Amino acid sequence: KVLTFPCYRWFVGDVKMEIREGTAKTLTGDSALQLLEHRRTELQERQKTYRWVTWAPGIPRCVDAETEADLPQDARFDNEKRSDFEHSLHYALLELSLKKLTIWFGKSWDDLEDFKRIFWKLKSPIAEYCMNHWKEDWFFGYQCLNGSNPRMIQRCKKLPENLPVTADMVQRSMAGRTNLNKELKAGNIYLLDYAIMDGIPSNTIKGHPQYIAAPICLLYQHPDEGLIPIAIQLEQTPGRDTPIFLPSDPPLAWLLAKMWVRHSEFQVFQLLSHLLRTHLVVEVFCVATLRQLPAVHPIYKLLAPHLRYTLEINCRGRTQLISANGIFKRVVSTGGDGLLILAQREYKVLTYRSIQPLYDFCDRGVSQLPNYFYKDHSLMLWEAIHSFVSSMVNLYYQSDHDVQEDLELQAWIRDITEEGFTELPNFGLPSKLSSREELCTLLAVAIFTSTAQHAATNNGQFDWCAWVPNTPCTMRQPPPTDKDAVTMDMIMATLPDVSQSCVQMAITWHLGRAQPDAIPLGRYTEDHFTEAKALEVIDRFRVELKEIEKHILTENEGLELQYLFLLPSRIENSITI
Ligand code: OYP
Repeated sequence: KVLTFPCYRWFVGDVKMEIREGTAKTLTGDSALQLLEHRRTELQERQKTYRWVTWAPGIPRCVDAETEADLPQDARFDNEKRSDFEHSLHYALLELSLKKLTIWFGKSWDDLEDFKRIFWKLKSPIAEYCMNHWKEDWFFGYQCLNGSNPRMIQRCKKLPENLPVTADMVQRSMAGRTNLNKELKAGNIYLLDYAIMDGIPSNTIKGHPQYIAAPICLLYQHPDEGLIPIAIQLEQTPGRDTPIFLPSDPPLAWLLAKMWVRHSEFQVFQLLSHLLRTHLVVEVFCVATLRQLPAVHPIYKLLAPHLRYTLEINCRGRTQLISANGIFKRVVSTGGDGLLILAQREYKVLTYRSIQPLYDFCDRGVSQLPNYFYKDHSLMLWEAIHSFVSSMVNLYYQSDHDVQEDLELQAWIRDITEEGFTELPNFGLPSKLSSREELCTLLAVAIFTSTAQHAATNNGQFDWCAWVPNTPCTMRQPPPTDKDAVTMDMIMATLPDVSQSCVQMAITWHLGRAQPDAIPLGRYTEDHFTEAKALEVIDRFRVELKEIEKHILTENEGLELQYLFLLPSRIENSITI
């Protein structure tokens, strides 16, 4: 097996020799002329190998590689990973095309129950639970907190101007003697607003137009029932053809309205929370680190394990998933121009602040929400990661001055802000590092995003998307305009067809399943650090992760729906899928 990212490397004939032993050293710590020269040539080489490219304007820049085959060997999947990746995908697609055939040959596809005929329930207890409970309002609310996209929900202090909900309309959803105004004041009203979807061009698949809406959904933290949706408007502009759907409406109308919200959820979840805010953000750290930090640099040693395989999976994503004739174009409503426009809109408003969990929860006003496991676990993990990187930074930087003077580190942050996150004046990350604290926050963001945040969004995708009506990838009919006209035929004509549904199940299974060669958070297999003090810091981190593991397991005991996506042993050390 080829070791990735060695400290020193040379060739004897065709045989690659590598040494990774050695104490981590910043530029100022390395004094011998020969070693300084080595750092310089290593970086020159790396900058030739790893180049920035603009794959599309208005999103983070990425590594210059047409396909994964253009990547240097060090950045490629190893054989085992590649063959597993390719086999699992073929297996899933083949298995599902067989199911598809049996339905095309004769059997009907006219009722929600028919989704069971293609459904793989054996593969996940949560997916099966989802199939049995997806229609229930509490389950809809639960998914805002602990589903695959737990960062959409925000507190609502004042009703949005474009959502003309009156207290009367939602009175029936309220507990006891309270009313909408009181609950707004008490902080028990929440909002899902998909304004970002407004006007996104929709895909045409095999000649059939697909549809996109831009819903607003009001939720209520009910004292007995938990978080429940209480009103849904499917477009941003109110009007006669844009009714406000309520739980007291005809059941199929309310159900279809919720499905439309969940359809927006699919797009925002996959393209914004997952692809943009984890994969593409981490790729920027990855390319900058490879270009600007020599392998003996302590920050290189710290980050390298969290960057494994990310370049290759992202290249595969660009060529096979979001490309002009990729999976999105073939089965998803935002396929074609839509997905890029959507990602560009999000990128414009992406802030450094919003990828730091403490600020994210605070800015969304969600600290009062009970049973928000994603939030509780994220905060514990952030703490552990932050204290780990702080101890490491303190070993190699004695003062803020040391940070300011580390020219390699300064070139690294400049590469991140000026080459990676270009066109982003309000991102909020300065191009200079002036203190140890700033450095620690940035490192914690890089590690948290490539581990915990990716696990929280990626790992549940089969669980929450396998039952297709719960999170449909496309809609084949426009949103309903008349509450009393919603029929089962209309619902079935709207939801993804058999073949789109099969692809949704296959891909989400392929990406969401546990990876056979996974390296869990905090396990450092490549011995980048060798000095005792650094190894102690790693050990302490692992002890903290064990404690979090225990805490989460105890908390989950006896729960009907467990939240284990942020169990440290199930979080991968880097984005590899
Ligand atoms: C790369 O058909 C990736 O060969 C997934 O991309 C699938 C393939 C290749 C194979 C496609 C093929 C992973 C990186 C990424 C990401 C984040 C976004 C994931 C979105 C998943 C959407 C599922 C779509 C279901 C219809």
